[in-house]
Amino acid sequence: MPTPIPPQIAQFMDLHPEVAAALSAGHPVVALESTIISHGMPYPQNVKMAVDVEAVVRENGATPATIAVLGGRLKVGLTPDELEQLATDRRVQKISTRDLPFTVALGGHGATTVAATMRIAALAGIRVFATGGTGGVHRGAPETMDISADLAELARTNVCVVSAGVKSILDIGLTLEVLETQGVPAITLRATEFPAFYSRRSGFPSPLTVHSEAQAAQVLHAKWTLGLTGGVLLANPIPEDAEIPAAEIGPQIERALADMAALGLTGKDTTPYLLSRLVEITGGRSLDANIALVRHNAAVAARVAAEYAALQG
Ligand code: PSU
Ligand code: MN
Repeated sequence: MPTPIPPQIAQFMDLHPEVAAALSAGHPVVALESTIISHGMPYPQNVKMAVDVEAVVRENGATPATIAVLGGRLKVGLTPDELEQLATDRRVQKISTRDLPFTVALGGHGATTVAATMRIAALAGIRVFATGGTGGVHRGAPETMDISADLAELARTNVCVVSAGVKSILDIGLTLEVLETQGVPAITLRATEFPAFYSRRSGFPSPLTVHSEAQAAQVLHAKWTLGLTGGVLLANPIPEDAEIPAAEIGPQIERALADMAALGLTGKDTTPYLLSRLVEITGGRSLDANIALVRHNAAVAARVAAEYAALQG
């Protein structure tokens, strides 16, 4: 049976009643992040995506739990008004793990990155999480040391993150190296090449491959039953009909990176800038691809969560 949330954690958390009911019954739940809403896509496509993705999770047999911090409360499962607030309220900050205690203590509003969402999901007892793309090692990281906290969180928190791989705004090879060092299984679903977010192919072989959601769930079950703590990155290539081939998006990414360098942006502002600049450069095509891959990841995550729940008996 699932363990109840300890009172010292619960005092900071608002668990949506539907999510609470699913968790206590051992039914599958899928966590969803909120930085993708506030800092990943323009309005109004962002709120439409957030609502649609929750529906996709339900259609595939799980309960969605979109996660954020509002008024200092850890929110696990949001109302439609709260989704709208995340999509529109300029006071909402992009927050990662390091920011969580500050935002909670000062009563702020935070849209959670993959890292912060993983941590809150784990505190609530949710094991499977769907997003678009995860953070990784940024290009130029050997000088800047800009490595997403998503990787540190994957190293320590027991949550499976379903993503479309790693965007080639990042250094995919170095990202896979860090995941290996940290003991994080990077597994691609039904493909032998690690995907590059907008493109199905990255040129990097996937360290591991599974052929079904059931197999992915078996890996989670084995890992955590053995006490091998930490996350799993389950990479799910973008559907073929939505992909932007690497030959096309590659030069556009180079252009966005050059524009960013000219502006001198660093740190947490880089990923949001690159995503929005790419929407401009591609005339909206990168946004369509992004929405398609998030929906696909949500469906896969729901099926993995259902298979995993069945294994827990
Ligand atoms: N990749 C996307 N869309 C996003 C992000 C990544 O395609 O919105 C967000 C996620 O919330 C991820 C964060 O956790 O960017 C990583 O930011 P940083 O590189 O600053 O760690
Ligand atoms: Mn960073």
